[in-house]
Amino acid sequence: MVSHRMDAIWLNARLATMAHTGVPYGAVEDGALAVQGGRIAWVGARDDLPDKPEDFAETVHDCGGCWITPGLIDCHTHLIYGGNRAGEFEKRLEGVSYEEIARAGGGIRSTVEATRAASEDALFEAAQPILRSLMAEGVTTVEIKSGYGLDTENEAKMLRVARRLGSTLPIDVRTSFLGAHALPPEFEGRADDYIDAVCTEMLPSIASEGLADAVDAFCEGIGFSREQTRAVFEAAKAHGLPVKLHAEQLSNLRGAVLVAEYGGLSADHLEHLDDEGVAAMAGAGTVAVLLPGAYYFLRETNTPPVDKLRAAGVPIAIASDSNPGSSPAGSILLMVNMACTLFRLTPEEALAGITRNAGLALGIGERAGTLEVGKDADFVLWDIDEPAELAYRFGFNPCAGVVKGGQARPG
Ligand code: DI6
Ligand code: FE
Repeated sequence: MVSHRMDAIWLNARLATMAHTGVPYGAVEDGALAVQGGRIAWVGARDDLPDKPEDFAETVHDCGGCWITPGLIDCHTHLIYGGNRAGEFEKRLEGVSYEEIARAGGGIRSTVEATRAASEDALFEAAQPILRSLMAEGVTTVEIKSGYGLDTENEAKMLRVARRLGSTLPIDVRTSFLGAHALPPEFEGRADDYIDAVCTEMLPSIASEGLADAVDAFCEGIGFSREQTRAVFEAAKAHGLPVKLHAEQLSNLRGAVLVAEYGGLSADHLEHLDDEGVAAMAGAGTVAVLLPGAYYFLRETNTPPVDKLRAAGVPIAIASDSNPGSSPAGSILLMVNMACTLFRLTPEEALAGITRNAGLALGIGERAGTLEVGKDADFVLWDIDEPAELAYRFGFNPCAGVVKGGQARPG
């Protein structure tokens, strides 16, 4: 009698494992990948299979020579919100800057108003098309931040919607509490008092309900100071939550040094990052999350110091930053193209940025981000001839299938 050890095997595939194997893309030509119990149980060259495929696994899939990558990970989004900011986009085209709009009470604050007014169901419905658009390109894990509620009730509402998206749709959702995103109008002129509320009321309540996997903040002239950010990080630490930071997006407040001091998962944006910040991140193992969508949409001219990050060995991730104000994006592949064209990453670095390094940025590197034995069986089939095509084309989706937890995900 034949003993079927594996649930399923995918054959006749070219694997971009994205593992550190010394080969570009960790590639395996004529590869095979077997799954058991939702995990990757065997991966390698077909010639090395210990058995005939039909004896090795219950179900055999022929991939017809397509490429397989790890499931894509979008490690920085704000995709739950009320309303939209198309009107603000029109204003910016007339010459008003993003910061001017924010200082005049528009910007993030206008989204806060619309998000507070929206029901949980309405937010859930509004987020779905954005999330589905990312999923259609092979995203199997997404990070979603709060930050448009700015009080306990509305921040919790956003994070409950995020959890519900993750339990309803075939995608893993990781949440970040971003209470320190902007100053809500009721705290005008009292930023320290608001940070006190974030630390002593909002964060403890969100943490006790298990709604946040991490804590984020916006350290910026139009956001919060280093000292205010430090207070939020202290509160996060007291609740055992890892931290990350919107740092050096519009100016250099040395946020990267601060988040590195707290052993942060990531520092994100980084257009104004200096050498001290690069060194601190390298020392702490903090991932650099680059957000070309925001750079592009705000017409930034300072690029993140990619050469220095690379030289220092800082892992670089790429994300959509999907949000209504600075990056109303529904495509992770477009971000990969922009990371190459605008930031001069190589296609291999950009692909690592939405797989292996994005997994590190979320603290889930041991179970996601590469095709390696023991990791979640999340992977994407692509109708391409070489992996660089994923970065080369734009406005084009060659995704031919997605497997999530070992199961084909309905397209
Ligand atoms: N930086 C950003 O790019 C987003 N948040 C942040 O801190 C923008 C959020 C928005 O404009 O709604
Ligand atoms: Fe952001």
